[in-house]
Amino acid sequence: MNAFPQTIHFIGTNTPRRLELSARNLPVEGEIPPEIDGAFFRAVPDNAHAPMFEDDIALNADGMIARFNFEQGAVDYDIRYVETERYQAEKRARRALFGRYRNKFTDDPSVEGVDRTVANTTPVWHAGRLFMTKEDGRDPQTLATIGKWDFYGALKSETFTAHPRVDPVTGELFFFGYEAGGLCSREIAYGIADKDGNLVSEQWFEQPYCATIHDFVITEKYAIWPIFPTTADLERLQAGGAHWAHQQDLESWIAIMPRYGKVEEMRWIKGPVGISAFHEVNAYDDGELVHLDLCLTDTNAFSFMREAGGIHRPQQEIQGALTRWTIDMSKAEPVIEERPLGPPGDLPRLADADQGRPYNRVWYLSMNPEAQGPPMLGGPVGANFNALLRLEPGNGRLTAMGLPPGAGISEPAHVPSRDPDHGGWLLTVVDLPNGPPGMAAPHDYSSELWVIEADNVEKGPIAKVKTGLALRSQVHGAWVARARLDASKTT
Ligand code: V55
Ligand code: FE
Repeated sequence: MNAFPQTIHFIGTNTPRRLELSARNLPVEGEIPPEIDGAFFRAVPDNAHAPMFEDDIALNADGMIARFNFEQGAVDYDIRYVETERYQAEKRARRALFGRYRNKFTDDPSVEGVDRTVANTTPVWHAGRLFMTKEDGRDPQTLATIGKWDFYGALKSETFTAHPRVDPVTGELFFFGYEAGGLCSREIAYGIADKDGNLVSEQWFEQPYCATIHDFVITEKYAIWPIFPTTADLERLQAGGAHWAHQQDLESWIAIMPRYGKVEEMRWIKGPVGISAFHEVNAYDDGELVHLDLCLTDTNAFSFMREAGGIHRPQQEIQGALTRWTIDMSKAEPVIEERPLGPPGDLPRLADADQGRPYNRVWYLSMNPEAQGPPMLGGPVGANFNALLRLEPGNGRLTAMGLPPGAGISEPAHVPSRDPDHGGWLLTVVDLPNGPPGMAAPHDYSSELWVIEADNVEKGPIAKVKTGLALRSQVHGAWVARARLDASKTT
């Protein structure tokens, strides 16, 4: 195949753009506070080649790393491919050689044994290095690919999560890898790296079934893995099928252990059947209680994972809520107490300093029920979010920033302020149709970077950076302040 399929995975903000470029001093409407000094990194999947299969999905695209550099009220933009082994092999061949999403049995035989990661999910900053998960290190100044990172050869796990957690006080990196012992293995590796980037522990344990575990959480006392029944099957993969299939009748689990403890101390708590979450917001200890906040849905939010499990439910009928699970760890048999915190949505962000601690601010994306006209097409589910919410979990106070008709919004990053009385800012890319609602072609839009006061989202942006481009959908992003960029390592 040398043309892109015309499916939800390749239209709207999923239209392949494939441009590596640099632009200085983008036009700015409004004023950017000079205190915003550093880089907003974005992970952008964008196919370098047309896919091998017509039913390919947006999450299978090559990773690009984008950077909005903020300095003295000015903004520069750069974007480059992550030069994975997979990207390099396809670049040489001038065509796709890797087949379906996380199924090596569908690859061209010429690339057997070549690392097939696309490093397209989250930019992670730790101990002076920028990582594009899964495993590739980046030079933050040039965006050049340095190579794979395995903690100086110490890491045994074959995989590494897209969602490690950094403790804001200790600077430690807490992470895990599922399928740690190979494709469809039930083994999970749990690792901790110290503030300098040295691996200080790696322990393995087994989950009840081979589930995709996209995210986990830490508190000051615990490490916690919510496990949802979207499972892998080797025979299905060997037959060329999907890696993940949701199982609506299977129970979910919480695995919880002291974060500096031994995996033998793991406790297992059974949860509701059939539910799913990709992202946890945060968790914290409240005496013996543990509060865990997550973006919960009543089935898997990705149609390709539902359909592989024989679940045929339209996207807009999926129910969910930002949900709090509370667990009393003093009990011999702890259970999950559940209550809704806020409207459904995903891509939650909090201030870095609140990670694993009591907190009262979360920002996340949602679908505005009052929005006029169709949403901006794109993203992994085919429609982009069109509202930014700010929620105070403690008291339920909810504020929102709506968007112009037909516009879409991507995951924000939070920039803290030095002023303790200022809540900082959010940076987020907004895609606006080039024309009246419903009139512009799905690929015809303009991407702007909006600067928003984090505690006044209802006011709308205080500045808009005009890229003059239509950017492809982002997955996750990260803010890295100037002082940390200046202390970066490239080895
Ligand atoms: C997600 C994203 C992925 C993926 C699996 O947000 C899950 C969820 C961008 O890639 O491979
Ligand atoms: Fe994610």
